[in-house]
This record gives sequence, structure tokens and C-alpha cells, in this order.
Amino acid sequence: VGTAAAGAAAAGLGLSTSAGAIEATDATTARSGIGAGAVRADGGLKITGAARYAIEQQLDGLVHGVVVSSTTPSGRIVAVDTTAAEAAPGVIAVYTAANAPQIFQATTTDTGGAAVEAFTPLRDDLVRYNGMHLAFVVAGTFEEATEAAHLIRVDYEPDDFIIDLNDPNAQPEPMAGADAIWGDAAAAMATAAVTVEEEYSHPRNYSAPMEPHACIASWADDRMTVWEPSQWVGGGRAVIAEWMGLDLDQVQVLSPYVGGGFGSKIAPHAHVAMACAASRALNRPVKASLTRQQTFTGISGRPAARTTLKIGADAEGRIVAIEQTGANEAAIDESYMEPSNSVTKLMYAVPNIHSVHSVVPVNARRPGWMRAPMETMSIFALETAMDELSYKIGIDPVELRLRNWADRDPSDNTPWSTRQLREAYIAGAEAIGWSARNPEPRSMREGRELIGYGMAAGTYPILRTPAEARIVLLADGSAEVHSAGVDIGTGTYTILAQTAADILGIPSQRIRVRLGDTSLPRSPLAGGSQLANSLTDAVHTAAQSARDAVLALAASDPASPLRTGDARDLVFSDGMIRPARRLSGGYSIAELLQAMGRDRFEMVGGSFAADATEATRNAAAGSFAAMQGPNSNGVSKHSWIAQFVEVRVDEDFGTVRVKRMVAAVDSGLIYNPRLAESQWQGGMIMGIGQALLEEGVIDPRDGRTVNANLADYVVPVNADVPEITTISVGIPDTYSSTLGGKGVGEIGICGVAPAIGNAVFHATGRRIRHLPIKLEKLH
Ligand code: MCN
Ligand code: MOS
Repeated sequence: VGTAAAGAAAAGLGLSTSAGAIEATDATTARSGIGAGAVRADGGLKITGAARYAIEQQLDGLVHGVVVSSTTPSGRIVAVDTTAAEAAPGVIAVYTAANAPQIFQATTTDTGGAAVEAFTPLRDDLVRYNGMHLAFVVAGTFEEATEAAHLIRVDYEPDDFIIDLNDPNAQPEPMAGADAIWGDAAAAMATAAVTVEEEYSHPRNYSAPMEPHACIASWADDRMTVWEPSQWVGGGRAVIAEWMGLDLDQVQVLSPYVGGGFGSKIAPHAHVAMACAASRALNRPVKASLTRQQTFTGISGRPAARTTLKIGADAEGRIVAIEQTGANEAAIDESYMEPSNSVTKLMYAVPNIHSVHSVVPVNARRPGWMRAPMETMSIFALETAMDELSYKIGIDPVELRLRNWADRDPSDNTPWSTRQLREAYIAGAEAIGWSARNPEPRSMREGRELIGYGMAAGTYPILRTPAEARIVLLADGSAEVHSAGVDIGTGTYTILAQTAADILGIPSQRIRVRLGDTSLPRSPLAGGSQLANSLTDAVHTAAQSARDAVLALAASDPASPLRTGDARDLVFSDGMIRPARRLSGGYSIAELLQAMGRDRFEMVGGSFAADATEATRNAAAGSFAAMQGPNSNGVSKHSWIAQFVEVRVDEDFGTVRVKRMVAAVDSGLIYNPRLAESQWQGGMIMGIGQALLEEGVIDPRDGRTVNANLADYVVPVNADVPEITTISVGIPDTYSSTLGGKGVGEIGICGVAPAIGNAVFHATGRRIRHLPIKLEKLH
């Protein structure tokens, strides 16, 4: 790979980059503001190999660190014999808890920080799970470090362990904070004409991004620079500063390109702490790259979960009560909760509910976010149970959902901001041809294939955090937008240029966007589907401030051809600044800057309150302190989706193939329809994995992930993916964001698993309540 500029120029894509600063412009479409289907600004750089990922940085004196992980789930480390490793060729250092430089514990997101786990490597002799990082070998080459790592011998004093959340010895911890209790569920349930009561579950899942977890840490001049694939450089900076006992401004985190995260790269994991500590101790850059196996055994993923759900309804299908208990696994010494009732409590008008949730400590790495965290178990159980109810009562599942329509958020009785879910049901049903479905199970077939149609609803909450952006206006007629926010493959580069284009009247292909660097203005995470809303808020406002400042300058600068003394005499329209009384002509920003003898004008603006302090702004960028939840400001804000699928089940073998998928989605105003569609499709494809393929197989004897590789932990490939239709039914929702958009990145997966399960039931008459739906469960 040559330099980015050379690579891009060679590809003739007109993409630009400058040394050390990666930028991307939309060179292929004409002027395109919000709503245009501009292609990905970073796409050319990525497909030509010119985009330089974290560990592709070339640093002088770079050495390689390899992580050694435990092979037992529980107990104490009695001794680590590093003699052979230290004597191996090329080895520079071997760190264990006995000799490691100090790493302080970082504050987790639950307790006001940004760390995704409290676990801190190389601090004690306690083994918490199989795959826990316990030594770090640094050598001149990756091969030397790998070889030496294999020479390390660890003696353990084993202890009892719990592997499975259903283990009778497990000790569930009730989570009162997740309770959803109102009305009198028991009394109402007794009046129900029809009930459904079943247990539902899903196994441990892994985010499995293409780019494994890896970083380069470089300590120099009392500063730590870390290149790491990250969904949140501000969070990474906060965590690394805590680990190393440094001030925030001594740490820089860079993440211009990410090869997928899906929740697993929210904040740095333990190998980053090891690389940072080693780099400081050795005074040279250290690269640490986990093996693919270690990305399963040592990195968070979706926790295994189960829930028992009972729905009672009257004879017409109106829900009278819900009773539910649920649990998810967590780490043995760290809690992590994904409530099984997050959607149960708001999707339908439920007058009486009693729903409680517990967390079960097991000897596993702390679970973490994975696409649509918090909603998955709840949606799968609720939307499968609704299908079961529709069959018991004998009404269409879409009709059942409409009969239970919630006019307001039942959990707090606030109005919805916008809820185009009825429109979604109608559009989705139409597109899949729902009316042609014979509801009788096993009634539709083509040859040896049983045909099934299924549907389900889904939702994901709207989160929002204030952010900043720098707008740079240049005398050559181009502009720049700078933000620390990242583009993990979603389209952030592209939509921010589109946002600024509308306000500045500059074509988006002339707006360079720089992202993924903590030296740029502060941003929250690309997580919880909130970055697009949070950053378009910030860029829109910052661009307006910059435009107003240029008007003021035009009115006041002695060299300005438009000097009037009062900015109110000037207007900005169609990219031109002109006297308010004139309808055409005037000066572009570039012409004005030239006339005033300036080559650039820049300012930082955004969505913080004007009087927000530095501390407030840092907290917003390095914790969840300023994150607004869905039930803020007296309205309830969510994205909504209706999923419809057609499956084919081979009658002899039980193999399930998804034949068609349709989703009608309410994500509010769509910033870029091409990219939103790609995101929805990506989520739906991940939903196929969740429904049919993905299952972390854990060895009950030692808690090791058995299928810790991409050959055995199976994710959907192109051959598994059918024709997918997505339909946008959203309307602008300015409660959710300045421009009216809602979340896009995660809503696509919501509802896919129950829709597929419901379709499998329709095809076969077999109801599978424990994911994934593998062929052996259909026999
Ligand atoms: N968008 C839009 N209109 C809107 C909102 C968003 O057109 N109203 C488009 C934009 O192109 C925007 C994208 O959708 O860049 C995603 O926006 P948003 O929903 O705000 O999600 P984030 O930017 O916060 O991205 C995170 C989200 C999450 S939480 C996971 S998990 C996930 C996802 O995005 N991981 C991904 N999509 C992913 N896509 C890729 N390629 N890789 C991942 O790791
Ligand atoms: Mo997404 S799992 O919230 O990063």
C-alpha cells in the first residue's frame, strides 16, 4: 500500500488525504445535501486499499506484543514460568502480574466513565474466565512474540465455576432497576380468555467484525498516542488516561477507519492497556493484535439470555396482562444487564404488567453491546409470543398488533414523538404479498419445500448527546468539517458533508470531512444508533454559526465589498451573500474571503449550551453523562420497524432458507437513502445470523468458546442472503434530532429473528423458541 494520496490518485477517484490527517470527499456525485443518495465518501479509499487502518500505521522502532490468555475458567494463578519465553529469540520483555508496570482501573460506563469492563489486566492472580488476558510478550517481530508466548507455562489453582446461566448453582441477582410493574397483572391474568406462556432464549453471540481487535500504542514526549479501531475515540481517550494515570490532554486516540465494530469496539479492551503500559515502559511504539480466537474468548459479545413470558388476552385478542421473568448472563465479578422487558413494556397497550429481570454471574468475559443491545431478548420473546397468541385466537398477526396499538408510551404515559408503525405494517404487508398467505401452518409448499410467511415488529430507542464540530471555510471555495466522531462503515464522512453543504451552499464534493481523532472537536460514540443524529445536530448548528459569522464579517470588514456596518442588511442564499434588497448576484464565501485578504475562516460550534464548561464538554465526549435517553423532554422517541419474511424449509432435511425479506422502517427523516438502506440491510442480514446460525458454543468442562473462529461461528454469507426490500415510512421527527432523523444503524436487526421464527412455524407447524433455529431443532 502506497500513501493514501497516491492510492486514491491511482484509482482516479479524486479522493484526497494529507499526511497524518485522513480526509474524504464525495468526488462522484454532484452537489448533494441532506436527502441525496450520495455514495460513501470513504468508499474509494477503502476498496483501493488506500485507507490506512489502525495497525497499518508505519512507526519507527515499532515492536510487537502478543497476549497470553488463561486456559482455565476460574481459580488463582500460582506461578507463571517465563524463563523460556524470555530467552527466546527477539524477545524484549515479558509482562505478568508479577512485574507489569502499573495499570489503574478505569471507570466503567455504568459508573460514570467510558470503560466497557472493569477488568484490568496484569493486576492480580485471580482467574475470572477462560481466555482472560494474563501475560504480554513483546518482541521484535510478531512471529517471535507469538513463538515466545507459547513457551509461557502457567500453574493454576483451580476453583469452582459456573458456565451456564441455567446452572442450578448459579446465583441470579435481581435487578430492581429493570422492573416494569403497573396495574394488577395477577388479577387481570385471571380474567384472560386466552393465554400464552412459554420460555424463550438466545445463546451467547459475538460481534465478529472483519477487522480483529488490535492497536498501536506509542509513548513519546510524555504523551500516549493510540491508533485503535474504535467506535468512540473520546471514550478511548478517557479510559486510556485512567489506565495510565495521565491527563486527558496527554492522550490522543486515532481511528479514521474501522473494519466493523457492531458494539465490540465501543471502548478499548484489556489488550490496549497492555500495549500502552508496555510502550511507556519500553519507550517505543508497541503493536498488539489479538488472534481471531482471542476476539471470541476475550472480547465482549451479546450475553446468553432467557425469559418466561405470559400474555393474557380477551377473546378479541386485546392484551389484559403480561407476566414475565428474565435473566441474562454477566461476568463473575462484573454486572451487565440487558433487560428482557425493554420492548415488552412499550410496544403494545398493556394495562397490567409484572415483569422482573435478573443478572446471572458466570465465569465469562463481561458481555457487551452487540447490534441492538438491550432490545434483542425482549423483541424475540414478545414478537414470537404475539404470533403464538394470534394462532390461539385465530386472527391475523398484523391485525392482533393493531388491536393492541399503544397511542402513548405505556411505560410512562408520554406521547410518542412520531410512530409510523401502522404505515410500516401496511407497506410491509403489501410489499411481501401478505394477503396471499394462507395462515394455516404447513399449508403452502412448492415441491419439497414448505413455504412460510412470518412478520414481527421491532423498535430501538433514540439516544442523543451534544457534540461539537469545526467548520473551516477556504478561499478556494472548498470547506472542511472536523469532528472526533468516527465512521465505522456507516457513512458519517458522507452525511456530515451533506449537512454542511446545505447550510454553506458549497457542493458536498468540495467539503472534506476529518473524523476519528481526539484532537478534533468533541463527539459521542457511534453506538446506540446515535452518532448520525448527534453529529448532524452539531454540524448543522456549527455551519449556521460559521455562516452568520461570515455575514458579520462581510458587513464589518473594511476590505469587504459588502461592508454595510450591519449584518442584518445582508442575506445568504444559494451560496451567495448579497444585500437583503437584491434578489441575485452577490459574493460567494470564497470571493468574500479573497476580497478581505483571508485564505481561511474557521470556527467551532455545535449543540452544547453556549455556557457549557470544558468539564461538561469533556464529560459528554468521554462518558454517558450528557446522553439523553428516549423518554426525555416529555416525549417518547424510538425508531420503528415492521419485518416480513418468506422462508423455505426443506421438508426432508429441515434446512431453512430465507427467500425474501421486507422491512418497512420509521427512522424519521433519512439523511442519505442509499446509506440508510445499506444500514438497514446490514442489520437484517445480521438478523439472519441471529435467527438461524450464530451460537457461541461454550465447553461445559472449562468454559472455553469452542467455535472461536469464523469457520465454526457461522455468520451469514452472500449465499444466505435473499432479495431484501426496505421501505422508508418515516416522517421528520424534530424531537429526535435537529434535522428530523431517527436511528438507522440498529433498527434493521430488530424483529428479524422472531419474523423468521414465525415464518418457520407457518411453514412447518414447529415453534422454535430457543435461538438459533438449526435444522436439528426441526426434527
Ligand atoms: N442515516 C441516515 N438517516 C438517518 C440516520 C442515519 O441516512 N436519519 C445513515 C447515515 O449514513 C449514518 C448511518 O445511517 O451514517 C448510521 O447512523 P446511526 O443510526 O446514527 O448509527 P451510528 O452512526 O451511531 O453507528 C452505530 C451503529 C451501531 S450502534 C452499530 S452496532 C452498527 C451500525 O451502526 N455497527 C456497524 N452499523 C454498522 N455498520 C458497519 N458497516 N459496521 C458496523 O460496525
Ligand atoms: Mo451498537 S451495539 O450500540 O455499537
